[in-house]
This record gives sequence, structure tokens and C-alpha cells, in this order.
Amino acid sequence: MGSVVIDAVPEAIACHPARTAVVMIDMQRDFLEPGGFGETLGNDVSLLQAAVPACKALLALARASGMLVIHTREGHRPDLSDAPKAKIERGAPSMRIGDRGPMGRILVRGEPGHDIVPELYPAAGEVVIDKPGKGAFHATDLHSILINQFIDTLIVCGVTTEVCVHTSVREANDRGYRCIVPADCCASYFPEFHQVGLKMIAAQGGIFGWVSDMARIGAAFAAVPAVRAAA
Ligand code: TIU
Repeated sequence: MGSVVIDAVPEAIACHPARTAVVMIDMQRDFLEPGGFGETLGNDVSLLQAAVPACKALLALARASGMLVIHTREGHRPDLSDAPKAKIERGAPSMRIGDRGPMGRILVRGEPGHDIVPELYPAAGEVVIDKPGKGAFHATDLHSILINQFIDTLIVCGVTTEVCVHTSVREANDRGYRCIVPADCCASYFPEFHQVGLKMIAAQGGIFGWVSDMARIGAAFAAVPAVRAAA
């Protein structure tokens, strides 16, 4: 299987599918559907739906080409012992973490709202990382899993662009991973933060990584017959 060259900003990036993982950050009902954590914070959750079609296409590509797929979920133990007081008490949400809402207890593991949206549901055998923080590496075994699979490049997708995606990309950088962020596979409750968040990743020669999109990633894979044949 050969390398694929993905057109991106600030420049094209070559990566090897066997050493590349798709990391789908927090595409959970609690963030994307009414009645969950995102809405309790006062957000219009319908804005996040924009990322679902491109994420779905990327998951299909990753599965067909044999790339490692990892899903993350933000949430806490039912007794909230892993939820910092500062996180629970922050802001003025209509419901706090652990309170009971229409999709079960807000941001609590095992509750319906904590689950991943049906369109992007993990396939059998795909890794699901439960994370208590915004970053996917904090207090999880993600780094060990990636090292053990010889992964050097991440395609980081999900919600929200400037919160959990950005935090995870920053954490990944400091651990030595190259991060590609497809713009249309991410979304924010604040469209301007989405745009600026992406700019911050690619600025200064790609200080945190490369920004691309699903069409350019699809085109890169389609251009490599060996990758397609191995799928
Ligand atoms: N509030 C917000 O924009 N995001 C989060 O709380 N978590 C994630 O981004 N997953």
C-alpha cells in the first residue's frame, strides 16, 4: 500500500494509511441533539449537524482503506468522582453535569445522551475512548493505543472545533503526531470560532497541523490504486 498525498493548508501532506488513524471526537447525542449537554449550555445544537455527512463519508473511506478508526466520548462516571468540581460548577447551564434530562443524566457514561449519534456509530471492533476532559489524551490510554499500532498521523474530526478538537490536536502535537483536520468534518456552536480555530491550526506554517476537507482526502485516496485495491 502506497502513501497518499492530501492537499491541505498550509501545504500538501503525504501520509501512509497504515500509520494514519481517524479520530472522531465526541460525536455524541449530548452535543448534537436537543436536551443534552450542548443545549444546557445555551447552544443551538443543530449547527453541529453540518459535520455529520462528511464524517460519515470519512468513516466509510477509513473502513474501506483499513485505517485505524477511533471514537471518543466526553463523559463521567455515574458517581461523578472523575468530574472536577470546577467543571461541574462552571457557567450557568440550565442543567448541570449529572442532572437528569430527556436523554438521561447529562454527560454521564452509559446514559442515552452520552452515546454516539446513530449515523456515525462505531463499527464492531473500533476503539472507543471514554475521556473525562476536553482533550482525547488526558486521563485516557489513547497514546498507548496509537503507539502500539505505529500511528504517526491523525485525521482529527468531530465537535466542537475550538474546544475538544482543538484541545486534542494540541495534545497530539506535543506527543509527536501530525494532525490533519478536515474542515467539513468539524463543527462548532460558534461558526466564527470554527473558522478561526481552523486558521489557528494551519497558521505559522502549520503550527498545530494541516487543514483539509473530505473532498480533498477522498481525491487523495482515489488517486492511489494500491490503496483502493487493499481496501
Ligand atoms: N461546549 C463545547 O463547545 N464543547 C464541549 O464541551 N465539549 C466538546 O467540544 N466535545
